[in-house]
Formats: sequence, structure tokens, C-alpha cells
Amino acid sequence: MDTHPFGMEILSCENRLSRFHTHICRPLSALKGQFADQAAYNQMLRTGDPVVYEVYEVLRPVVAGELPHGLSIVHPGRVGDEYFMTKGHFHSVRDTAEIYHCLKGHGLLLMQNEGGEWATEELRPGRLVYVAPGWAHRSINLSETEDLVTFFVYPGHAGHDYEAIERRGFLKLVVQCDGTFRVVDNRVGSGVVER
Ligand code: PAN
Ligand code: ZN
Repeated sequence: MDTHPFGMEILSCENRLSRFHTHICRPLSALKGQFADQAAYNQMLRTGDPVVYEVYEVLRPVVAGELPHGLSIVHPGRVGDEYFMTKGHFHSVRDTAEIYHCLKGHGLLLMQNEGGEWATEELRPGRLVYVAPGWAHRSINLSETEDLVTFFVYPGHAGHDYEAIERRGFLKLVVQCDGTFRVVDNRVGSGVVER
């Protein structure tokens, strides 16, 4: 991989970077078990498999001094009352942070740590969120119409651990209620019902 400095553009109109290595599209079918309303999830899949989010990433060598970075685009939509969102993950190396900078749209970064604490931070254009080391994170699009576009950067040796979230979900769900969003308990996440 090239070890020289480089520059690039964030192409806002097209929601992409002028240079990147990977472009991942996550369709609804890739989020099996993540949305609480499974009947709504299955129903939605019967009529298609919409792209829930996309990621453009500039990869870097897997070492502590590097900074992989990219653009995350969560499309608008809901499964039942629950907004479209990313899978969410811990970093494999727990002691690694991340920065998200919102460029477009309106969303939430939902976070939780292994001690059972949780937090949300709103994402609006110009707003930055610092995901502290040890906190799992998921981006959620609260808009009915607009994409949620964020720029992220994290340490090169962080790695991604999806398993804990896939197994138990997040402690909280973010749902639409009376025209606004609510953060509610995830009864599955609390272990009351097995997913
Ligand atoms: C981001 C996320 C991106 C997609 O690059 O990977 O927003 O979310 P999932 O990885 O949860 O599908 C990041 O947090 N990297 O560490
Ligand atoms: Zn991350």
C-alpha cells in the first residue's frame, strides 16, 4: 500500500469519496435478526431487498499508527417503527476510539459499553461525535426522506467485532413514535426473550 501522503475530495452531491478502496452495500437481508419487529422485517423482504446503508472506505495497513477512514451513508427507511441503521460493532481491540463527523441528514449514534452503560449523540451536519474506547456504536437515520452521511476515522489496528451485537442486539432501540424518535428498551437485548 502506498505510504505517501494523499488528498481527496468528499463528493457531497454523489455521497462518495473521490478515492476509496472498498464500497460496501448492506441490503436489508444482511441485517437479519437486528430489527426488533421480525414480522415487519420479513414482510418488507417479501417485496424487495432495499439497500439500508453503504460504506466507502480508504483502507490502511492494520497497524496502530494508521487511520482508516471513509464515508457511511444510511438511507432513510424503517422496519416497523425502527429506523434504518447500521449493524453496529465493538472494535476488536476495545481500547480504540473513533470519530464520526456528520456531513448531511439527521441521525443518532447509539453507543454502549460492556459495563451496561449506553449513550446517544445526535448527528447533524457539522456535528462531531467522539466514540470513546470500549463503546460499541451504531448509526441510525432519523429522517424519513434524507440520507444520513457521516465521515469516520479510526485507528488502523482497531478491527471489528460484530458478534456480541449480532447475538444480543443493542440495549436500546430507536423508534418512531408520534412523529418523533424515542429511545426504548430492547427487551431482546436485556435477555428477556431470545432472538
Ligand atoms: C464505520 C462503520 C460503518 C458501517 O466505518 O463500519 O459505519 O457500520 P457497521 O460496520 O456497523 O456495519 C466504523 O465504525 N468503523 O470502525
Ligand atoms: Zn467503528
